[in-house]
This record gives sequence, C-alpha cells and structure tokens, in this order.
Amino acid sequence: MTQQITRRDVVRTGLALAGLGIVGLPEWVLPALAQSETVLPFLDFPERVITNPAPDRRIIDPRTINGAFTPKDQFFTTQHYGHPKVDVATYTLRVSGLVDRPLSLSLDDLRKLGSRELVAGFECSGNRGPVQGLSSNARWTGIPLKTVLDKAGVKPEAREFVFFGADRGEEDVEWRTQTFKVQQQFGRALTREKALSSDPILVWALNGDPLTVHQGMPLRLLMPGWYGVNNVKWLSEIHAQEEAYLGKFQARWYRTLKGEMIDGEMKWVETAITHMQLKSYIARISTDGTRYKVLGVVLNDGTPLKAVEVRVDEGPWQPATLDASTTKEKYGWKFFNYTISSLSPGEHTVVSRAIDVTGKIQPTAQELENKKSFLEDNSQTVRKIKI
Ligand SMILES: Nc1nc2c(c(=O)[nH]1)N[C@H]1C(S)=C(S)[C@@H](COP(=O)(O)O)O[C@H]1N2
Ligand SMILES: [Mo]
Repeated sequence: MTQQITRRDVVRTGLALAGLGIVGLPEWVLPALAQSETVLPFLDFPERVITNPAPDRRIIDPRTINGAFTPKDQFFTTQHYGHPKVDVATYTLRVSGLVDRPLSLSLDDLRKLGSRELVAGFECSGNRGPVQGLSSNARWTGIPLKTVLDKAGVKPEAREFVFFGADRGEEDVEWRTQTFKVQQQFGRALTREKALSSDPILVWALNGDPLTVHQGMPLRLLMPGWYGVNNVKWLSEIHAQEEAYLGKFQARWYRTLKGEMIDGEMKWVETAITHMQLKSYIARISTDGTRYKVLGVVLNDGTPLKAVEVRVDEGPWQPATLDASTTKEKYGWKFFNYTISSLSPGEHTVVSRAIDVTGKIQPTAQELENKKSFLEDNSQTVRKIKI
C-alpha cells in the first residue's frame, strides 16, 4: 500500500506556523512526525484528500494536523455565495434598527474600542466522517460584540440581532404554491440574551494577522463554541429588531430534523444550528514499527471534558491522554493521544469517544439514527487500519 502522507506534509503546517512568530508554542500532542514514524493509511478514507476542491474552498487533511493553531492559509474554508468584494480602506460596520444611536464604524474606530484575544476552534455543521476536514482552530483578536452594542444603546424592544455579511445571491423563496426569485444577503441571528452576553466577539485577526479574504476580511462575528455558520464573515451590518429573523440560512438551510422518543412516542423536532455537539475524532495513527500512536481532536461548546476514550476492535474503552496545553483553552479544540502497544497482522478498527463533565457521551452512528438531516453529525468515527 502506498504511503500517502509523508513526514514533509506533516512538518509543512508546523513551519508555516513558526513563520507567524507565535511565542510560547505549547507542547503539542500532535507534534511533527518523528523521522522513524510513518502514518498508517485509513481504509474507508480517500487516498488523497482533495484539500482545495475550489479556489474559495479548503478542507484540512486531519492526518497532517501538527499544531494547536491552524495556519491562516490552511484554515478550512467555505461559504455560500463566493467571496464578496470588500474595500478595507472604506469599510464600515453599520449598527442599525432598534438602537438609540445608529453607528457606522471603520476598522480603526473598532480597534480604538479595545481588543481581546481568544483561542477558539470550530467546525462546519456539515463536518463528518470519514474525512472530518471542515474544522480548524486559531487565536482570534477582536472586540466584544457587547462593547459595540452598548455604544449603540440597545432599545428594550430589541429581541433579535441579525448579522449580515456583504455577500449576496439570488434565491428561490418558496411560499405555499409560489416560488419567488429574490436577492438574499447572507444573514444569521442571535437572541438578545446571546448577543449581549460576554461571549461573541467581532474579530479582525487570526493568529495575529489580519483576516484573509477567505476568513471574512476585514471583520467577522465569532460565536465561541458554536458551529461555523454562526461566524458571519465580511460582516457589514448588525440589525436589532423585535421579530424573529427568518432568512434562508437561519430558518431553512441550517436545520436539524430528528426524532426523539418522549414517553414512548416519537416526536419529530426541527432545531436551529447553534452550539457544537460533543465530538472527537482520530486524526491519524502512526507507527515506529512496534507501537501505534493514536492522535485525535475534540470539539464541543466549551463544556469541560471528563475523558476521551479509545477502543481497539471490540475491546474495552481505554482512557486516552488529553493534552493540557489545549484543554486550558475553553473554546479551543483539544488534542488527545493514546498508544497501542501491539497489534496483530490483519485489519483493525480504532475509534474514540468524548465524555463531558455533565456525563454526556459522544454517540455512535446507530444512536444518531433518528437524526434525518446530516448536519450536527457528532457520531463516533471508526478508523480502519491494516497491519
Ligand atoms: N458572510 C458569510 N459568512 C459565513 C458563510 C457565508 O456563506 N457567508 N458561511 C458560514 C459557514 S457555513 C461556515 S462553516 C463558516 C466557515 O468559515 P471559514 O471559511 O472561516 O472556515 O463561515 C460561515 N460564515
Ligand atoms: Mo458550514
């Protein structure tokens, strides 16, 4: 079998990161591969992950993750309407609707309000196995949303805050038996409670550099612990309103349909895509010829973890080691490792599951059987290898 991932592929991301001049790099659990180590191919996995399926899309190959922070030119990326043209020099963020003082703020105006750094990772709500390539992690810099909303003075009637990107597209909007073709702007909403909490940040930098066009230059919303869709890129306007926002990407496209057994009766519910569901996945398995090193990633909404466990074939669940340099960041992705001391020749399965302090256990695919739409798939990803 050909070895698809070379040591150079794994080292490449590390070098790019070193170029950022980030000081105090943590002791990574996902270090550069040692000279003597090789990455085992995963059966049921594309031989070569197409990391750039289109100029404006990027998928990470999890087997090449080698540091806590994803370099800006490797951060996964996707959007619905392509990249809008935004002139940074004349850019302003508008704050409109139910506020005492409507605002129009340049990037400089925003910077003058202060700044805050936060390590946060997120995944696209469509991220799932076998590749698990739509997640990344970074150190973000920006201003708390609350600071900007307080400056505008939010009126008591404002219940919903809509975040519009500069990107637009034509959409078919269905209503009863009719279909209307209309222009839509990418928009997502937060409730008053969330918008005025200390969590959301308007960010302009990723790993210390200005946001790239791909990541929403010059400004995006970051809702720590929530799925990617909430992190509106090329943010152009924040609109405070009383009624619920029902735009396509809020009310229709990003929905989960699932069945729940309640008192012996199946109830079908549709829910919005908000906080991330507890997920772990094995990023790569490498070997020095004797032992097998399992390295993986955990993402969730910031709820502290109790454990990550690894299971080989039908054996017992065994505790993996969580990397303290990543678990100290509430909203960052976390790394874990586990060593298998020996494996017999033949095929094996290796799978991980995360457990949080509330006792929530990452489900199996079978346990998610009643989730009909594919978003929010946090099921255990079984890796198959051959010795
Ligand atoms: N303006 C705008 N913001 C957007 C989107 C979009 O289409 N337009 N897509 C969202 C989705 S679905 C995801 S997963 C993330 C991806 O962010 P990234 O490209 O920085 O990884 O951006 C979100 N923000
Ligand atoms: Mo997404």
